[in-house]
Amino acid sequence: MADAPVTLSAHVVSQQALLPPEHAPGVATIVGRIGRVAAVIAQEMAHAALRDRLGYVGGVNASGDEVKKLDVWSHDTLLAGLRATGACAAFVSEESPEPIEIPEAGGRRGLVVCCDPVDGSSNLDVNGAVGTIFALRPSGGSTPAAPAALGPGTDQIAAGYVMYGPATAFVYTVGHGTHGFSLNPETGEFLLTHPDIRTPRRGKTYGINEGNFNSWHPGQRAFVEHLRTPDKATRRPYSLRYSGAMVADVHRTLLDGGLFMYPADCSDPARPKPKLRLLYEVAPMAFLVEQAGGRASTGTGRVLELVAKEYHQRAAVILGSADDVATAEEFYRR
Ligand code: FBP
Repeated sequence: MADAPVTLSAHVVSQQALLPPEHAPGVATIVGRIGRVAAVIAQEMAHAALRDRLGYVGGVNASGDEVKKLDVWSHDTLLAGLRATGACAAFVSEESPEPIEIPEAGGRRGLVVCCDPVDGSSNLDVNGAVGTIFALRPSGGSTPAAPAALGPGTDQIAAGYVMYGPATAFVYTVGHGTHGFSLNPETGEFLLTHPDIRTPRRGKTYGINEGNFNSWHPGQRAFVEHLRTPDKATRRPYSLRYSGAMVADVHRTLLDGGLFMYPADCSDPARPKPKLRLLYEVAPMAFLVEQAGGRASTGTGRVLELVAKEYHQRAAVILGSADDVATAEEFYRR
């Protein structure tokens, strides 16, 4: 670790000079606040079974998923933290069918925060790794502010995730590299442990729910067959690594290389059905991966050029090592 450990709040302040002046203070305040709330969520996750916080609250969210107690608790805790920043003009959350406007933080400096409060919820009750994913987009002073988030992924000015695993990790970008921090549970501070992450051009693992194999695009099926086929020269077969939580699979992929993929269900080729949500899962992760030298594709195009038209819109994703993703795209073109 660096001599004087660099805290997350100090690091994000140091990045302000790299940002548009009207947004720099807001980005620093919001990213710093999400870091502090994440430390509280990590605590709550660690005590969940002891505090009756596991299990369902009953009912489904905007995406039709059954809602866990920690989904709602984390959503409420993040929203309260973001309200207190005075910089968040609207909150687009997986746990809220409609965006939550925060008019007191409106105006040109206002930022829209898109968020998946608990990613990988199916892992919660089995003590598997889960995460929080977020992205910041300028509101442009529009009222209401949330519609300003409906645009291409290139509009994101910051993105990040928290991974609640053996250690709690915080990874973020403001468009100048991707940087990783580890939580010091004693102090509740995130300290810089992975500055300027660079994803290897090729990896040796892939993450995908193979149970969906028969519903994939033929190019996707052929690509996974290719990864499974032994070939010393190209270090195949790749090993399958799939945690059930996008944050955990992307974290491994960012650091070690390889691939994370969630392709669309193409049972009806005319109506491909993706699963993961564009604004608060796929686009933020694409920004982070590209800033680490990786690549993020839909199979046929760059994820960051996808234009969001709905708040809970879904998108297919193949991300990770640049050369591995390029190979996947070749299989889609065949
Ligand atoms: P949520 O838990 O936030 O709904 O996230 C979706 C997710 O759990 C991802 O984290 C993960 O990659 C994927 O869905 C797992 O889906 P499946 O169970 O179909 O493999």
